Amino acid sequence: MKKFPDGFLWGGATAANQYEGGYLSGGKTLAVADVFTGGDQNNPRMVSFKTKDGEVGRVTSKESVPEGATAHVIPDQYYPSHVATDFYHHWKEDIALFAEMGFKSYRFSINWTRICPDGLQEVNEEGVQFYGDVIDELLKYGIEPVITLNHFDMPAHLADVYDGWSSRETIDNFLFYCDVVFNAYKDKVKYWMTFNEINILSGYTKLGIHSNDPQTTYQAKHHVFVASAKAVELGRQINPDFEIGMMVCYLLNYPIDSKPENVFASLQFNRDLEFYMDVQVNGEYPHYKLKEFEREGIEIKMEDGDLELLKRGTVDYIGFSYYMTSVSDVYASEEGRVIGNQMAVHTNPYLEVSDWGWAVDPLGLRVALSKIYDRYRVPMFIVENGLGAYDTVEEDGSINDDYRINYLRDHIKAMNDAIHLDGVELLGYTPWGCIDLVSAGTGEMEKRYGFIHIDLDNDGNGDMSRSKKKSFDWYKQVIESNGENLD
Ligand code: BGP
Repeated sequence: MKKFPDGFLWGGATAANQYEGGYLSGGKTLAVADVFTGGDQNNPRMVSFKTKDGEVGRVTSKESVPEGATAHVIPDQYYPSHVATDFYHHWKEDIALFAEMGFKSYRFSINWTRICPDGLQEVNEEGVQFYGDVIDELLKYGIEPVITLNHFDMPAHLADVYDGWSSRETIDNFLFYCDVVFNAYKDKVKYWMTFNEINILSGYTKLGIHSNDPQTTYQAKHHVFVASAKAVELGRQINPDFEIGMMVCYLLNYPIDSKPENVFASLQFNRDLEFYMDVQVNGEYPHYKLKEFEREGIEIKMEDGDLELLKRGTVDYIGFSYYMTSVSDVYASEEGRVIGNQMAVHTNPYLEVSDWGWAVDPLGLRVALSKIYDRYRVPMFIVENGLGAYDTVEEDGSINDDYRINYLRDHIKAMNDAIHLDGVELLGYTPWGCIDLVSAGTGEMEKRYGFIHIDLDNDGNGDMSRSKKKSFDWYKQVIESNGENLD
């Protein structure tokens, strides 16, 4: 296997709401993620709220929280984000383990409400200090911080009072937060990303909106685009050397066969990913989306200057997550679909699937890298990839996760081919959940991705102790050899 390019950013990725915990500690206030309950494959996560009349209710994230209702923590109910896997109290120990694996980079997100209480224009110095200490610790080991400004993170106050991203005021509040962190870490952090998996943001949990209708959703997303473009502009003023990326969930779709109807359905599916890159990389709403808005009667209210701003605030690189691929089959019933990255999709019959039904497709990663680079010609960063699996702790404490090693090895080979055979430009690779954390989709602990195991179960029982899985030493050797030794 040929080595990866010099300076390739091997590392790992996490997100605050799934890993950090300390949900009301150190001046942090409530986020919508903090009223999202645990669940598992058979029991969906629920969002809990209180209505205007004081009634307590719960809905799944696919349903709407009633207008006027506010985020509410129900006593005795388990909310995984409250403690998560407790990075808040284990950060030194965890970063030392990342350093031991040889990480060159570490992607994490900042909790908006830890920096700005309630997401408003005030600074919580304790929060600024917390991430400052984390960044210093990373730099001590030569690990490059890669920061996601917003990873499924909506201040509850902004959701409840402003209806989240449906309001333009949320843009100003977000910009205030960006200004604080850009300035605080401007000499220490180079790589940033604005919104995690912008293509799958929807509803109350991610956009803070009390509705799921397309009009409200696309209006809110327009505000997210504007906020992202403004953040890019602001970041460049603060430090012209910043590299600021966008982040998309690249769930590539193939037609199940060569029937033109399936080929077309697949094209449409992929356009729903490309739309976000077209806006954030090319700086404009693409023709096919404008036509869709026209057909569906969706009218996006824009302010003067919005379109110019989108043009100016384009990103430096494309960060993306890649776990699986799907197929389009217009003749199949909807029932056979699986939920992959929170989208219901049909599975490719030629591929094996994970314990959660996600199709394992390493060559698809080479297809993804090629398609993205052919179309946009900007550097890419694989900021999430991995296998969510049930792990077994043996009596001697060991965890033999060969299935995870095999998955990652095959995907790394595909990256290597994309670089050396196709000529794509790839900045780095940060596998998801490099240390065990809560699943975003199901809210459970037992769907594990890590090289490092954490003793915690789906109900929050466990002593939080950290231990190395077999994949820990394997990944260490991958990094040490700059991707040459994958055995
Ligand atoms: C992406 C998210 C992550 C992460 C990952 C795995 O959609 O950006 O936050 O959790 O997918 O998904 P899950 O946790 O549902 O297995």
